Formats: sequence, C-alpha cells, structure tokens
Amino acid sequence: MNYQEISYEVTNGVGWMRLTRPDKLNALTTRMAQEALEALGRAREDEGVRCLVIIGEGRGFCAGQDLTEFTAGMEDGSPLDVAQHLRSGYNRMITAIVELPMPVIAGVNGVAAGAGLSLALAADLRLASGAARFLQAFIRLGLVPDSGGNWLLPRVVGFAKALEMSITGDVLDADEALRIGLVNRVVPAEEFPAALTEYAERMAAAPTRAIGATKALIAEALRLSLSETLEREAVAQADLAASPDFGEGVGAFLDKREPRFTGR
Ligand code: T3D
Repeated sequence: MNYQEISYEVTNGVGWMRLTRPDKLNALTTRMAQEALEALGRAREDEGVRCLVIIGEGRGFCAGQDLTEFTAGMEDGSPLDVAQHLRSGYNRMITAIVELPMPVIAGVNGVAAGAGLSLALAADLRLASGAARFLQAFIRLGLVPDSGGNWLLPRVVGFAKALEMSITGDVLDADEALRIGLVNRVVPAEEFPAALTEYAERMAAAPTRAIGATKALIAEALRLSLSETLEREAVAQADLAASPDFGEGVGAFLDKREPRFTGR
C-alpha cells in the first residue's frame, strides 16, 4: 500500500507508525484509518517488531475525526455514513491496536482530541511530551465519545474523571493528565524524542510473549471472576514456562547478568 497519510518503518525492533497530516494536527480520515490498519497488520505479522509506537508528526498527536470529511462527504461525493465509517475504519483500527500481542506506546507529542484521544487510549503505555493536551472533544460538537472512548477512558482514569472529561470537553494539560493517570510519564518537549526512543527500545528488548499474554490476561480479568482468572493464569504460565525467554530469564538471573530476550 502506498501510504499518504501515515508512515511506517521498523528500527531496532520498534515499529514506528507516524500520522503525517501535521498541518491538520493529524486529524483522522477514512484513508488514514485504512493505512493505519494495513500498517498494524504488518506489525502483527513481523516477528522483528517487538514494540509499536504511534506518534504524530508536527505539533499535534491527533485531532480526531477530520471535520471537513463530515461536510465534504466521501471522495466519490456521497455523504458520510457515520456508523459505517466507524465500523469499517476506527473501530477496526482500535481493536487491532488493543489486540496487538506486543507492547504499544502512544508517543503523545501534542494535542490528542476526540478519536485521537481514543487512539492514545488504545495503546498500553502513554508517554507524553510536556506540550501534549487532552480533550474528549466530541461533546463540543454534540456527539458522544466513539472509537472506544466510552470503554477505554473509564478503565484508564476511572468513572468520575472519564464522565467529567466526556461531558465537559475540558482540555487537560500534560501535568494534569499525569496526575489523573491518563498518561504514564511526561517529559519536557525537548527531551521527548530521545525519551520515547529509549522507552520503545527498552520495551522491544523485553520478553514479548509474556507481555502479549499479560495484556490478554489483564483485559480478560476485568470481566472474569477470580477463579476463572486463576485458571487462565495457570494455563498461560505453563505455556510461558516452556518458552526460550523464560529459560533466558532464569539463566541470566543465575549467571548474575542482564537477560537477552528474543521475544520467543
Ligand atoms: O464518522 C465519524 O468518524 C464520527 C467520529 C467522530 C470522532 C471525533 O473524533 S469527533 C472530534 C473531532 N475533533 C475535534 O472536534 C477537534 C477539533 N479541533 C480542535 O478543537 C482544535 O484544533 C484543537 C483543540 C485540537 C487544537 O487547537 P489549536 O488552537 O492548537 O489548533 P487549531 O488552530 O485549531 O488547528 C490547527 C489546524 O488544524 C487548523 O487548520 P488551519 O486553519 O490552519 O488550516 C484546524 O482547522 C485544523 N484542525 C484541527 N483539528 C481538526 C482540524 N481540521 C479538521 N478536522 C479536525 N478535527
């Protein structure tokens, strides 16, 4: 696929998916979602990718749905079918991110609004630049949160803050986002690129299979009973205990050296 609105490259085990509409703060379009889906599929199939980073080019992370697409309609001139647009684009994109069996980091370099905030929330870890801002912009337009915002945000910040953000549309700066647990870390804007690369490469060197299994277990545990979760842990642990990375982890501990995990 010839990417026009994203770029995707792999460096040192990290897949970098970059939204590339900087003059529109990387607002999402139908095309951008399809390109992102394709890149996410590539990351999933590539054993050399052990961490995925989602980042925006320029001063924005992602300003949500491109609002001109609502008024201009589709490329062929037909009006935008909103439900179908969500089902075939953003819903699949969010699901693909959440289900990636590797760590996913949102590098929130700037504003994350509406479906752009959902995109950041779908990641496992959020590293924010001090320049980042966060808003559930939907209510400002008379819409409900979408792209998983109603499911993801309360799980990250709790019911009360999620509801407040969603019905006020208030803008949070990076420090406030850190305070309420919306992001994991904030670094000054000038240190952000280096800190993000270091974080991503650290996660790419981690035991990928165990991370994938942990993601699945914790997500399932939110809807399962304790006894069901205990059983799933037993099955997953038996599988991982036979993995090369477990052998390496134990060997490195006994040898008093740093482990060299391969992700297998
Ligand atoms: O069918 C469906 O898909 C429904 C799904 C809906 C999902 C949604 O995401 S709804 C929410 C859509 N997003 C918004 O409502 C956010 C709109 N943007 C803003 O409120 C502000 O731009 C920000 C608070 C995000 C940032 O403000 P600021 O002052 O830093 O930047 P700006 O000057 O407003 O924006 C810079 C440019 O980006 C500007 O273009 P220009 O005038 O320089 O040519 C602006 O129009 C453009 N831009 C920003 N956001 C969008 C956008 N263009 C199109 N769509 C946008 N969402």
